[in-house]
Amino acid sequence: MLFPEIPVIQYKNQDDHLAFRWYNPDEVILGKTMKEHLKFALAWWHTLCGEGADMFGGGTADKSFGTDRLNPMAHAKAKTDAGFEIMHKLGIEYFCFHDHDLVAEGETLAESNKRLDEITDYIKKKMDETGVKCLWGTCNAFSHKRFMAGAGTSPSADIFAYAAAKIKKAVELTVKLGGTGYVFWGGREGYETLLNTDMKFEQDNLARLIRMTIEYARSIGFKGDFYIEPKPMEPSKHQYDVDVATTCNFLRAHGLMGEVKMNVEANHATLAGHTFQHELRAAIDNGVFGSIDANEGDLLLGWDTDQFPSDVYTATMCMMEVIRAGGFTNGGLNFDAKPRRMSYDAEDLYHGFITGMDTYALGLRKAVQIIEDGRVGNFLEERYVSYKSGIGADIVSGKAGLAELEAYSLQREPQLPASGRQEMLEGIVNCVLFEGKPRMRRWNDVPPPTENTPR
Ligand code: XLS
Ligand code: CA
Ligand code: CA
Repeated sequence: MLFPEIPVIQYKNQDDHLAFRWYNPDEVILGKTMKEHLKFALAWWHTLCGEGADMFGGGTADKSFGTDRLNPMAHAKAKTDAGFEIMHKLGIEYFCFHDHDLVAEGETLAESNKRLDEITDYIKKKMDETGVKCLWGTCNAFSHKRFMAGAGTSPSADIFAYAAAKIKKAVELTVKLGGTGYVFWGGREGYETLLNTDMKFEQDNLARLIRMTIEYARSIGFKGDFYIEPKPMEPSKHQYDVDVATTCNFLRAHGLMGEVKMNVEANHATLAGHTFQHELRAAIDNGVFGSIDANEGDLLLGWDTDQFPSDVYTATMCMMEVIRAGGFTNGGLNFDAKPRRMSYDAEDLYHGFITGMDTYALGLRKAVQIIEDGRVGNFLEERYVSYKSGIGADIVSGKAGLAELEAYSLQREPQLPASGRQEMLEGIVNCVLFEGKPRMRRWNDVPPPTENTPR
């Protein structure tokens, strides 16, 4: 046991730093247990590899797990043992990985692949023993210097080929471990200057690589979902997958819509200048909602800090969207998150997960309360009521065109639209969040917005 001082974390609903206060895995909410709603996953890279290095200094956390890094297989196995112990103690049933999170790369592709085969045999055995599952796999095609100018968008065909070979292996490992998703995060799929970049050619090539991956994965029996994970910047200045809407445009332009969904990350939404809820809604509305990287950024920092989530408001809005989407199918909530550099010991790692899991558990509870309270949902429904009958229904059905709408408008001057009541709605959300019960009148008592509602 690597963390003898850490107990199995349990739901106690009382003050205890090493216990859950809101995450009660087997409690049934809206017909499903909390763990089925939330499908938490551990990210191999941050949890088992990341040591807290930043641009100004090396790591502060020790992830050697008592082994000598010069022996990559021993280190990889120790990381695996640590990962399974952490998942067991937290009751986390899924993990996500990049190929070389699992074991360090070798000198050649053949040696790297051999190491990957060996470590995934070891991981698979542990999965069979514990029931732990793989949420998704991916390929690191951004860290090594060979990928400095991209992988699928590299100007070098040899690098494209190497990336394809590496992705082929990552897909095989994902299938071997029973992963229900495969993620493309285009770390260096973007550019710095158009003086040296053929943007259209690069994007066409990226689509070629994604198409090849889908064809190969399906040919070896992969039945899960493919996800692109949008991110607007960092490391590239212009990433080709800026946000969900841009990525949908890329998929449509290349005939990939319907084959690829989105892995939406909270911190990436912030960097794109969107709310997390906006990105989730954009994915749902385009039919590409797939999975979530649950973390948060710092609004005062312009980079991808991948913090454990603690913002209940954002988690609540997120879970409202997940419920709107009908819940997860192949996706889940992956903690693409790490403790701060000053939080460097094992206990900090557990605090990160406990706070993150409780934040989303609370988010789920509060989202359900907001939905059941009904006032926000009813208001939204009511706001568009003018399209349900009369001229509005004619617009929606296509019966009315510009000529009919002109004739209609020549007969009457329109009233201003009814008040949006944003502040009232925000107050209702606060009531549910902090009082757990309605403070104001029930929705039925609130006058419905009409053309005559005072402004
Ligand atoms: C980096 C990304 C990355 C993906 C997987 O910003 O979040 O970790 O989730 O490649
Ligand atoms: Ca991520
Ligand atoms: Ca990130």
